[in-house]
Amino acid sequence: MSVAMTNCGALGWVSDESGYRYSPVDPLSKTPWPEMPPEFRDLATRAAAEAGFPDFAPDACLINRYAPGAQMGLHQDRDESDFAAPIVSVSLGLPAVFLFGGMRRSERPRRIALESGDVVVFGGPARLAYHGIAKLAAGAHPLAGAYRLNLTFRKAGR
Ligand code: MD6
Ligand code: FE
Repeated sequence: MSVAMTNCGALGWVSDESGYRYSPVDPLSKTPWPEMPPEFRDLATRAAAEAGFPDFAPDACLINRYAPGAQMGLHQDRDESDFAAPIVSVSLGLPAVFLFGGMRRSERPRRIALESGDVVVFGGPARLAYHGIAKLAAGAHPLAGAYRLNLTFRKAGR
């Protein structure tokens, strides 16, 4: 897998030998994640409000970095405690194709182009829809070089 992951905020999404979960510490450094920058939080809460979620209070920001050839298979995001809260996704760098499926993995996903600066608010009836990222094409972005960065803001805890 060529998606590199880190987090900022009170909680971070981690996968290690004990499985997938949200954790207040980085399992590699055993220290808390960096604080969520206020500019990040404001962007996420404003985007959520514009999409009809006025009370979004993210406590986790997962940061994924894709290199060309990397992809993310169809999955649901269901490790958060409250599915009434949306997930706000910010795309930077190389473009990607977002695969937006249905409530069953077998449903054929729609393909949605995501470019640098695009923000997706994923909530309401779509909150548990299967989704993924198609294999990233090679390219060069003026700021991000040969990478795509994706920030997903979540309300993971209570
Ligand atoms: C990505 N995004 O854009 C992967 N999950 O790289 C996700 O898996 C995702 O964009 C939940 C909500 C929005 C997302
Ligand atoms: Fe996801």
